Amino acid sequence: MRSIEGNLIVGDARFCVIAARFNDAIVARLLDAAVDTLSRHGADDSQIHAVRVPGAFELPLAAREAARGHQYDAVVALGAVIRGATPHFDYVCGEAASGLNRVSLEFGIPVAFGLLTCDTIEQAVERSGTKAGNKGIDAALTAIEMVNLLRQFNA
Ligand code: INI
Repeated sequence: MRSIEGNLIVGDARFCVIAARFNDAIVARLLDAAVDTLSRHGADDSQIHAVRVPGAFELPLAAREAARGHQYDAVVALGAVIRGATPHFDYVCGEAASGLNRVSLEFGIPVAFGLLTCDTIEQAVERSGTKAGNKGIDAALTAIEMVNLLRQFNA
């Protein structure tokens, strides 16, 4: 049996990390963790480009631009959407998730989903470097693994 899986070695891969400015107290923690994870797995500064967008709703368009240029092997999309009193949350989360997935499938490039979708600020804090880990780490690891998995398919 041949097993096809991706390792967690960055090698020569290039990453575009796109982070929303909205809820920056949370997203900055995701961004730091994602960049630190890519670095600790072998990426140097030239292999990581950081892009900021206003909010999670804008993540897909920036991801599309990053994917379209073929200069990156993966996109890491980061943000935090926190539920309010109106249905706004559902629109932002839904469009961000489906838009990012569309970019990934359309361009055949991994787009790691590092978007927190939380009912409360406490939940977001827990997932950005406290008791529930840091979703930025998970997204960066996913991007590395998927880059290497796709390369295995093509090997
Ligand atoms: N954007 C976020 O990233 N997180 C949020 O919690 C959020 N809320 O709650 O409104 C949010 N809204 C802004 C949105 O992403 C767009 O930037 C805005 O609608 C302009 O297109």
